[in-house]
Amino acid sequence: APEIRQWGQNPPISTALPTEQENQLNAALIDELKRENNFERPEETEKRVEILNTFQKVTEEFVKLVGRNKGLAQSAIDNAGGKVFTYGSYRLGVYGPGSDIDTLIVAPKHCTRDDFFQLFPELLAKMSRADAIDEMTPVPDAHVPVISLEYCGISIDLIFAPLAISSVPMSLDLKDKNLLKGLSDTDLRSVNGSRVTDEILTLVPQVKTFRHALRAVKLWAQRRAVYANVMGFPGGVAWAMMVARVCQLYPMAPGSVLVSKFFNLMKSWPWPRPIMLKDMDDGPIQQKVWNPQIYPGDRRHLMPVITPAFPSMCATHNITPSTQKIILRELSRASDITNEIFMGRKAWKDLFRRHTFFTEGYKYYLSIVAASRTKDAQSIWSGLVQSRLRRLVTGIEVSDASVELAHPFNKGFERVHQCKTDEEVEMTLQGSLKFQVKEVKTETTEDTKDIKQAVVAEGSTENVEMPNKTLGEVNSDGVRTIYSTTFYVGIELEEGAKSLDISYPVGEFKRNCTDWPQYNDELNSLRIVHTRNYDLPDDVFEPGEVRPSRKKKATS
Ligand code: 3AT
Ligand code: MN
Ligand code: MN
Repeated sequence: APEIRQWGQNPPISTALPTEQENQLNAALIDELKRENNFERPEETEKRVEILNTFQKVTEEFVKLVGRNKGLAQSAIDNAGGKVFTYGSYRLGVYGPGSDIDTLIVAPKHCTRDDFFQLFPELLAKMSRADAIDEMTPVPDAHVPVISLEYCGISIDLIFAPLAISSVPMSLDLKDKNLLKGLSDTDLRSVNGSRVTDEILTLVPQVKTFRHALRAVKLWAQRRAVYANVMGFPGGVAWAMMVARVCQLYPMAPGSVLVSKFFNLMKSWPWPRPIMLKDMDDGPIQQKVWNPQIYPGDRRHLMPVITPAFPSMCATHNITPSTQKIILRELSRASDITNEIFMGRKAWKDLFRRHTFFTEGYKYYLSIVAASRTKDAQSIWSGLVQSRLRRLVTGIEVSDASVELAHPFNKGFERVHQCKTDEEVEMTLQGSLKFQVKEVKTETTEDTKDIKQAVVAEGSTENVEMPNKTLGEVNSDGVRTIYSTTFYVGIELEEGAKSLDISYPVGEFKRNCTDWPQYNDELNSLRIVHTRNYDLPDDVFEPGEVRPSRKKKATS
C-alpha cells in the first residue's frame, strides 16, 4: 500500500480503499486487456532483458575502445564505465508485443557522438550472434540523433548522450540535475526522455495500478484514433502524465477506478489550466522552462500537460482547436461508457471499440497524397508532410470557409504503385489506387513511425540529405515505381453550408511543404484531393467494417 501523504500539488480527492465491486471490475479490465493482446508473454520480456544486458556489455566495450583510441591512462579506462538506460513504454512498463525498446546509452566525456555513430554499430555486430541484427538505420543529423535497428526481431531505438564526467558507474542516476551541466542541446534532448519517464514513476503512489490504468487509456486512445503527437493529439508521454495525475488524486484506487476517474476528470478539466505532477523545478543551467506568464507561445497551448523533470516542457503543444474538440468529444464518450460499466450496463470492450472515422465519420474528406519516386526519398518527404499537416488543419480552422470541424486521422496510409505511362503516374499522384502493387500490403505510418519521428522532429529537416536519385527510375519493362503516403482529414461543414472553398489554406500548406530546401520537383509530389465518403479506398477499412455507400444517405 502507498504511503499516506500528498502526491503532487494538492491533497488527494479520495483515499478510499477499493470495494469488492471495484476489485471485480479491475479483474475484468485486466482480462479484457489480455484478450486484446496488450501484455506480452514472459519469454518475450526475458528476451528484452537479455538484449539490454548485451547492450550494456557493448556499451562498456565501446567506452573502453574509445578510451584506448584516445590514449587514456589504463586506470581511467578501467573506471570509465558506461550505462544503458531506457525510456518510452518499456521504461514505463506498459509495452506490448509490438513495442520497441527505447534505449539511451550514457557515456563519459571522452566519448563523442561521432565516436558513437562510427564505432558502436560495428562493435554491436561483432559482439552479437551473426543473425541478430536485421536492419540498421543510423540517423545522426536528426533532432534527437538515433540508430534504429531490429535486434532479434525486436525494434530498438538507440540514442546516445555523453556526460561531462569521466566515469559513468552503474549506480549513476539521471535524476541529478548537475549532470546536465556542460551538455549541448542535442545531449539534453537525448537524456530528457529517460529523465521524464523515471520521474513520472516516482511521482505516482502505486506503480502497478498506474500501469494498468495507463494500458487501458493507451489502448482506448489508439482505438479511438486520438493518439499521435505529430498529428495534434497527445502522444504516449502526455497520456502517461495525465493518468499519473489521476493516480495522485486517488492514491488507493485500483486500475478500474483510475480509468473511470481519468475520463471524468479530464473531460471536465478547466483547460488551459496545465496538468502538472509537481511544482516546476529550477535547474543549474540556463534552459527555457514552460511559463505562460512569460512566453506568448506557451500561452497558446490549449491543453497543456507539463513534463516534471527540469527543464519542464509542454508535451501537448501540437494540439489545435479541432483536435481539442475531438479529444474532448472522445473523453466525454469514454466517461459515459465507464459510468455505465460501473452501473453494470456495459463492459470494458465497449470502451475499446474502434473509431468510426471512415465508416460513418464524414461525408467529405481531404486526401493529402505525398509521393516520391524512391522509398528513401518518400520516407523523409512523407514525414515532412505529416509533421506540417497540423498547419493545414489550423489553416482550414481560421479561414472563413464554412467548415465546422477539420479532423485529421492519426495515421497515414503507405502504398506502393507501378505505372507504365505518364497518365498512370499522374493518376497515381492524384490518389488513384488502380496501379497499386497487389503484393505489397498497405502499411500505416504507425507501423513505420520510428525512423520518421527521428528524421522529422519539428525543425530538424534542414540537415537531412535527400537521397541523390533522379526522376523516373525505370526498370527494364518501362515500369516506374511510385511510393505514396495518404493522410485523410474529415471535413464537417457548418449547418446549411453548400460549398467548400479551402483553396487558400490548401495553397499555403502546399507552399509550406514545397518550400523545404530539399524539395525536389522531379522526385517528390504533393496533391490535395477532395474525396467523397463512398470513394474512400478499401484498405482504410478493417475486416468486417461496412463502408459508406452512394445510395444510403450517409450521416455526418
Ligand atoms: P510503443 O510501445 O513503442 O509503441 P512508446 O510510448 O514507447 O510506445 P515511441 O517508442 O514512439 O512510443 O516513443 C518513445 C519516446 O520517444 C516518447 C518520446 O519521449 C520520444 N519521442 C518519440 N518521438 C519523438 C519525436 N518526434 N521527438 C521527440 N521525442 C520523441
Ligand atoms: Mn517505444
Ligand atoms: Mn521508439
